Amino acid sequence: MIKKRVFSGIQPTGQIHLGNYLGAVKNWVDSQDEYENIFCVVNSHAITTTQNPKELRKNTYELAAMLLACGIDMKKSNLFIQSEIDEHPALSWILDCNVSMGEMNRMTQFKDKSAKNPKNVNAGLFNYPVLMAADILLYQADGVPVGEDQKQHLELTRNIAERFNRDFGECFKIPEPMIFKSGSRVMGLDDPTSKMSKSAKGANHAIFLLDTPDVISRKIKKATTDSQTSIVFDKNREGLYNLLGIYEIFTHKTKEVIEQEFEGKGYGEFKSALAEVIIESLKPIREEYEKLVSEKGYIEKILQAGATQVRPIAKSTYNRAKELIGLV
Ligand code: ATP
Ligand code: LTN
Repeated sequence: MIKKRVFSGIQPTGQIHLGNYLGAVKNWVDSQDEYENIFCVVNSHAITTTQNPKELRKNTYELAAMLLACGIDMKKSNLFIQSEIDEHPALSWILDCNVSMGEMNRMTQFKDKSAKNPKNVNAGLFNYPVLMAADILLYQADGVPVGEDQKQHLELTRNIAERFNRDFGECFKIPEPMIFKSGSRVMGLDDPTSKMSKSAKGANHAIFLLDTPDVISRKIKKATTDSQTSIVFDKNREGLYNLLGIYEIFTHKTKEVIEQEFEGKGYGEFKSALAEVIIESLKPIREEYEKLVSEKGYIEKILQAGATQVRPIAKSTYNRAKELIGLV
């Protein structure tokens, strides 16, 4: 039986946090057997916000090590660096010329990111979703596992692909978004009304996968909740709801079982149990990361092999797009 192909990407914009892990990376790892997998460190996307070149190089490499530590298995998946394959920006240009300003103006992530960083609103940030569409369409992906914040970008990708196929001839597979129910929107610990994000500033905003047990306990203790006492899944109590959601994923317990477990208990007990389960779940990842990160040669080899393997797919799609549009 032919497996469906999934493609997904993650930006090397800093350390990865629980939102990236639960919304994306953990799902990539857990479904590796089911699909043909292509995963990409999207460093060209990262330069849409200000980056220090040395840091960017380091973050790119360290993120690759982290993905392997999380369980991306090279026997089952492919991992490569976006900038290694020239067809990404090349296809992106063709797609740029086939998307309207009206469609692009509707992208909410651009609005959010430009409002957060008004000093560097560059054309790349505006075109970011088109480069993302090129990433996905180059590989003829059937599915794209991402967090909920990427839903709008995937709709745009589908629209671009459908229109191109209709106007110029069959070229791209139409990808399905794969947004998992749990973990698809982990909120900031300091502000449960905004999504946990690598680039947010607050010291207690996110739990990073490399945080030490002490730091994790401290951040959970300080997490914003409310003045009520019962530990129940109530969407209106955003802070608690977010923490319970994290507990639910890591423990694999049902909501009912969790509510029973904490009946008559308060925030103190719940937060200790939550910190404990996060610490235990992240421990093997941290240990594996420490081993891998010093093996630079090994990781570089994996990434190079990854790019070599997927390059022919990208070239084939790009050449077809180029021909259909009249550039050859
Ligand atoms: P940045 O803050 O630099 O924009 P980010 O934290 O939003 O970064 P990305 O690298 O853009 O992370 O995203 C990688 C993956 O993680 C994507 O699939 C995205 O949907 C997912 N993701 C990011 N934040 C969250 C979150 N808070 N909850 C669930 N999934 C998330
Ligand atoms: N835009 C995504 C990262 C990303 C991506 C992709 C995800 C770039 N290219 C292709 C899936 C498929 C983000 O900001 N999280």
